[in-house]
Amino acid sequence: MVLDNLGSSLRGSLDKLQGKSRLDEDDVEEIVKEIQRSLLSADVEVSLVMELSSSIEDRATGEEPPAGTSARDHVLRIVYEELVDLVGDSTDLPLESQTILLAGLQGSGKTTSAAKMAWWFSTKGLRPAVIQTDTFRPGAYDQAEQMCERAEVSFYGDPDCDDPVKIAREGLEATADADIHIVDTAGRHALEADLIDEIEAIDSTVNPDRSLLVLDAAIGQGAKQQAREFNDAIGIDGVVVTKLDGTAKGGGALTAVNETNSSIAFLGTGETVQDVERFEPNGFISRLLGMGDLKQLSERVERAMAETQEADDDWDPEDIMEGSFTLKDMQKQMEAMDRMGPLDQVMDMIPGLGGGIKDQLPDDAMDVTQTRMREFDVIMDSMTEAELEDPRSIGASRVRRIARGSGTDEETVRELLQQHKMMERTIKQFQGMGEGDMQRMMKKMQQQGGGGMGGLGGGGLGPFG
Ligand SMILES: Nc1nc2c(ncn2[C@@H]2O[C@H](COP(=O)(O)OP(=O)(O)O)[C@@H](O)[C@H]2O)c(=O)[nH]1
Ligand SMILES: [Mg+2]
Repeated sequence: MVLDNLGSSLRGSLDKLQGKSRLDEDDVEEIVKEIQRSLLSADVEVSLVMELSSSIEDRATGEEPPAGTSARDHVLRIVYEELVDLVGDSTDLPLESQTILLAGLQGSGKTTSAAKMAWWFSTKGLRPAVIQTDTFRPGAYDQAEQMCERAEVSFYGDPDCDDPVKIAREGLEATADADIHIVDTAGRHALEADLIDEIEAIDSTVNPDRSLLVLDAAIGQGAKQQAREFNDAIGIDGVVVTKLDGTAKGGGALTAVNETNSSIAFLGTGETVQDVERFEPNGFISRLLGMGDLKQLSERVERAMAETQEADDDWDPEDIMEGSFTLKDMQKQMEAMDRMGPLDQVMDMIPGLGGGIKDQLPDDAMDVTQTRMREFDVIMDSMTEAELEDPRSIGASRVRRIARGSGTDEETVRELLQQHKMMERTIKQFQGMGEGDMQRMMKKMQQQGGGGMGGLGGGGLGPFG
């Protein structure tokens, strides 16, 4: 079954919570460990990871999942909320005249980001100018000039001058008719005293409205000290994370944001001047944890649940675990899934299922499943209330009648009944089980190929989802 291929152990622990509506301490501990692992491998700084995971742990044990929400979604939402809380919204950048100073180590992507940001402001109808004050790196002037040409924005630099403060001052005068002044600075290989002195001097000369720290997404545990030193020197209002088109997840940005009490302004996603995005928490966090679109998933699940409950007040998904599993229950499950949208889109949103898994399925697998679900729905509409409540009463002659009434064929009706039986059997095995049995059962199902749920398009969407 598809779950076998998911790989990520975080996803594995989350999937174990699939059938549960309550979490025990072991579950929470396991999942918190996996979250720690994910964050650390995304380069989030150790003490921050510990802080984050302890608040996730507290909330996961302390808060009851809202009615109709599975333990898995409950935990996902907590993790998501805690991370959103930490990174916050993107740095406020009013579309008005301002001076922005860029700081960061050599090679972090300052010059590229200066041109990118200038291009971005120009698309908002403003007139940006980039001022290059790097007198340290050979070729810095040419590089900045060329990038600004490509971005079609004004540029100022002075290849014959070796005083960055003078260049900054004259640059502001020379580009006085621009609305946005982006001041690019030199970097060093490491934090050296003269670099800090230099940027402090530029800072007091240009008196920026905002100072942004440019960080390579691949920066690891060094982000903390760098952020602190630049923050002490010039005050950091926001972070630009570059090279997110690579494999690095950019966890260092979280550290920097936490250290400077700021936020993320821009994301760099390539080498050309257009490869820039304003920061948006959802995409960044989903990527950080290596999961699908968390926000959309949790919103959609919530909505689907609410609507299902509204549509039929008598039907409570939790009842399935107690009474018998009827065709009516199966129909409700399918309706809830249907409300979440086209199956392939839903799969894209499910953490870990996106891309990889879909690529392994035949092209039309999604359509086939969706078509089949629709057929089943039509068939169930042709059944009487009594038949829906007691599928065992459906003999050969009733199968014939239902097939005719629904405009399908007997084989499809029998497939539906078969599918129901498999789901019922699976659920029976869950009923009356202790927690430990439940976990063993889940494991077994994952190994064996998912009980009866595989036929409805993957365990992530199984009847307990
Ligand atoms: N792939 C990729 N490369 C980038 C990005 N931003 C910068 N670079 C590259 O990183 C290198 C250093 O960038 P540069 O702007 O010169 O850094 P600076 O020394 O801080 O000014 C250059 O080769 C850039 O092309 C990005 O978002 N994606
Ligand atoms: Mg540079």
